[in-house]
Amino acid sequence: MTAPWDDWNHVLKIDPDKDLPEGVTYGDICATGTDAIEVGGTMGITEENMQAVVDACAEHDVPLYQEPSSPDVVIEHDALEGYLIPTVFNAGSPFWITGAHKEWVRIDDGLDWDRTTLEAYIVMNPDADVATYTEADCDLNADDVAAYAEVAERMFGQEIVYLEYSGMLGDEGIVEAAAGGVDEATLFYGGGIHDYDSAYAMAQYADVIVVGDLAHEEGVDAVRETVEAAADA
Ligand code: 1GP
Repeated sequence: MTAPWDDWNHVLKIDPDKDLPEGVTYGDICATGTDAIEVGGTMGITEENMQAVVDACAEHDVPLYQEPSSPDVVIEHDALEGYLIPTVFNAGSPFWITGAHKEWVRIDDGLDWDRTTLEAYIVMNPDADVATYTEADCDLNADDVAAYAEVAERMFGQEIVYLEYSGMLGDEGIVEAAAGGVDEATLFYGGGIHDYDSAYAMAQYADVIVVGDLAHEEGVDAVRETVEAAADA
């Protein structure tokens, strides 16, 4: 069975708690050539700000996914292709492995299983909010990361393994090791991508690169360069 992300190279992650640069609209963001938009963030996420971003992107022709950071911000919206739910394999707190999920399955109206996929996160930047929040053990070498990727796919049947360096560019050797740890699963890489070269470096190994802050800080031309690099790699 094929999944939409089998064909993706590039994802834009829009944080509903962050503004877009002056003069940039969600329409501009959707027209960058990215394969999909994930709406999500770690801090300051509410149902209201999630809804506002999904509403703003809904009329544009790009697949939209919600990446809820907690069970209370899941929104129902016809424009959403699906829900990508994080589980953090190297979390120190079990809440981010299965604890939040125990609440997730009990949200009002239940999870829409046909549109829900898990993302197996490996969090690597100890200074990122997501690392602090999940108490992640980021002291991992390439072998550890490859092993986590393999555990995620082979033992836990994860379709998406997400190497998360949020806020900093990752180590190419570690991204390569993560790629070596997966077979069929799709490897997402996110963190610190800021231009063509950094995008190309990560996209050599990752199946899909995820670009976040650049869209909020630099705008659409910079994002387009990363889309191009993802396609070239
Ligand atoms: C964050 O992986 C994404 O969840 C992207 O990271 O904001 O550093 O691009 P950046």
